[in-house]
Amino acid sequence: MLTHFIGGQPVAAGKSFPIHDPVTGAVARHAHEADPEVVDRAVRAAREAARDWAALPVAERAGWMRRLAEGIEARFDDLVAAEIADTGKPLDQTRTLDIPRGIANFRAFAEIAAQRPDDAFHLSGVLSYTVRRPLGVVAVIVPWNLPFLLMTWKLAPALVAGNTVVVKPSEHTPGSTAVFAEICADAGLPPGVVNIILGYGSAGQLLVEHPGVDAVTFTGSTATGTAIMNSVADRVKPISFELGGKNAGLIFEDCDLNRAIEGSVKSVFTNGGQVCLCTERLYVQRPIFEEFCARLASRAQELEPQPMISAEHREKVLSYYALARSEGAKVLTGGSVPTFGDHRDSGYFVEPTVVTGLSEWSRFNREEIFGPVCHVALFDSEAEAIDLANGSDYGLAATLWTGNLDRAHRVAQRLEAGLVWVNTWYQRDLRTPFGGVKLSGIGREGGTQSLDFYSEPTTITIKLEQPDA
Ligand code: 6OD
Repeated sequence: MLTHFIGGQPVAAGKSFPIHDPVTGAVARHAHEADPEVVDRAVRAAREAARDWAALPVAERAGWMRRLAEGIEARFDDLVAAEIADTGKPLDQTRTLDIPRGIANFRAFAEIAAQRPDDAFHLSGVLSYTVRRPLGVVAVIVPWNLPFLLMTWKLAPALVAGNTVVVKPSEHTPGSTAVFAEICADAGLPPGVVNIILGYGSAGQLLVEHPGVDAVTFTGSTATGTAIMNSVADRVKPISFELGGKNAGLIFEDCDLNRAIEGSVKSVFTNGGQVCLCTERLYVQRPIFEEFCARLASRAQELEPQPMISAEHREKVLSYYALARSEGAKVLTGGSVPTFGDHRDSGYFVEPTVVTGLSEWSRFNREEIFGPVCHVALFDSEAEAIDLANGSDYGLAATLWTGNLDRAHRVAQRLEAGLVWVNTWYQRDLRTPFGGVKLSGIGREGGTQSLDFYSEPTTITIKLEQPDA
């Protein structure tokens, strides 16, 4: 049974809840669910550790981050197994993306923090400089789609900036977080610097509302983001939110079509479409529209279906497949549940799906689905393509495929999105700002932007003595 991790110790408290294997639907194991007492204990442990951790020189905290990276390397196979058990992800993706990014996150933020200069300004006989202080105890609320990658993406900068943390992984995916608790303990990380509580959204709610929590970082749905925002409003806690998306992909007729198709297959179907950066709206220029649709649908048919995270999420995705039909879509491929004739038939699979023919105002084209599915529409002019891409309540990521460099810059700069990829998708430089506009989030993480969120500046202004005349 999976336990919480508080003050450097495993804590078996609270009733148990089941964790299902998405591949078979069977209960795979159980975990303890944090109740108010467990949440309080975790926050207290984090507070007790906060002062000493914040007092360490940044170079020492950066050293801890490197040791945690080494710990992850040493437990690589265990982390891969835990992540696959909880999510049903493909082995190759887990080995090349999810777990390596955990290592990269710790190493990158160690470097960025250790090398960051402070600001200093000199004006008319006064010197002003800033020192940055950690926020204190940060609640880290992690989603189920990229559990290890996203936990470490938040944890590494929060810790290196001098905060202590209480992490709440999704109820579906606590496995890799539990292995990480062992890594922290084995590395000898001071007790209370990292605490982990398990449970449902209700445990996350108790955590963010706890008066001992100073800030909240969250990746997940816009609905949960707004609920957290309301919960912490009266204490004016800093929040950093990366929320939903309804990301557009623009395919111009001057693109390398083979690359655009393969890139779109990745951007639509990676992780079963369960990545906030995945493309759900594709717009293709008229001369290549028919060929693009036919080839994308044919590639989608070749893909190995990947399970959705839960029975409930599968129902949600399938409800959008039904909605597409009821709104009048033409289904080019998929739209249903695959049959395998083996144990996977009781799992949470859906078919990779491509549809066309819906209006921009259809619910299908406006709401985030978070599954292996996209709608393809056509456009004629560059201006029209930009308007279509921007005609969404969301603005996390956009992708464009073109062979014209001027167009690439021109269009990219007009897209209302926090991230624009040109002729590629989901290639990440961890030093760059990451986050969304509109309903897709508040704030940016990544590079020094993460360090800015996880700390607050104090400006010190000192009058300089005038030399004697
Ligand atoms: O790669 C990352 O750093 C990142 N924050 C990915 C977020 C994916 C959301 O589903």
